[in-house]
Amino acid sequence: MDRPSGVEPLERTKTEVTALFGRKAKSSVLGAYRWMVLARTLDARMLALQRQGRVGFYGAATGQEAVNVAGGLASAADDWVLPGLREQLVALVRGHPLGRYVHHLFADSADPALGRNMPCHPSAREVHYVSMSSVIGTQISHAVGVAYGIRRRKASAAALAFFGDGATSSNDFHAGLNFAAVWGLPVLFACTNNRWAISVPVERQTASATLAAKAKAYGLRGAQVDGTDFFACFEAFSAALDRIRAGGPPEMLAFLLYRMTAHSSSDDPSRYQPTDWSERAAAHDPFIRLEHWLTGQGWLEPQVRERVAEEAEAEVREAIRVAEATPPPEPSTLTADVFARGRSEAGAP
Ligand SMILES: Cc1ncc(C[n+]2csc(CCOP(=O)(O)OP(=O)(O)O)c2C)c(N)n1
Ligand SMILES: [Mg+2]
Repeated sequence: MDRPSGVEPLERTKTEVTALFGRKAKSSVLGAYRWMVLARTLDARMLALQRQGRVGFYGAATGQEAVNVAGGLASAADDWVLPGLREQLVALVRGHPLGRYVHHLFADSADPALGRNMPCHPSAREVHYVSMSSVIGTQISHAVGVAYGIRRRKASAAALAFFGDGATSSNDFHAGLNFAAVWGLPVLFACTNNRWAISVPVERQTASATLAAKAKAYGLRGAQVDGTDFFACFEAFSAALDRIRAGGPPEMLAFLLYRMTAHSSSDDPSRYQPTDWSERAAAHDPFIRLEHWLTGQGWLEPQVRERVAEEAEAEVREAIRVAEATPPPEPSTLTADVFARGRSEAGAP
């Protein structure tokens, strides 16, 4: 992996990081680093496999790892995640096995969706991760519905909705924030603002100074967070989720970040982004920022760094080998799980 030197340093002392993560701060932050290495390895391999025609579609989240790892670590098992386009890593961090996710990418018979969803649209019921919808913004309304269910059951949990900057122009965003605010529902709205909705820059989506300011219009707390600073992301997620689970009102976090890869395997951003965009993105690479910080603190020796990279490479390679050796779904499973048993079939009166 390239390691550019002109990267913004993470301005946290070891004492501050220890206060944030507790006694096991070093292993927690190293754990987060490992997730980032795995994510980056997976993105690079899957984009290459898509180009070779071995997977049909892939939407990378390179550059968004700080938000995804922090969101996964700060969320609790009872919370529900309603992802936008790029939070697959959140499912993995919450415990969805990598192998299962890779089966999904290959749409084989071990894919939980039995090959009937578009690749890169995983569902992971066992970790409360709802299948993502490519229809922009719809998951925001679903998250508010889930939060309503949580409230009715008097559970101490939160719904966590992710969406991009483009989704703030959808009806669901406005209806969702308004409904959640009026009903005081336990939902955290997490916007990943990479400043582009495919080729449309964020300035053409809104005249607001920030996306976080939109929350205020609905009477909610809204904060802008550096989405390339892992510590800032973790701190913001943890504090907001704690307040919400304790009965506080909904909130919105707007994570400002750069995505370092195209919108999807079907996009070519060089046709619309300024020529220095990737240079600006590299200076805010969340993975390199964390790696530099860990190295500077003496928490990441070169041998450990190499071993982490090798292990991620081997793990991803093995998951791909297994998936490619798995047969496609049986035609007879085409309608499995599609229809519920009717009342009369179930023997109900
Ligand atoms: C309702 C709807 N309108 C348009 C599209 C086409 N579309 C797919 S992704 C996308 C842009 C999404 O941008 P953003 O929300 O910022 O997410 P990002 O890709 O930057 O992560 C659009 C317009 C869609 N999927 N759904
Ligand atoms: Mg965007």
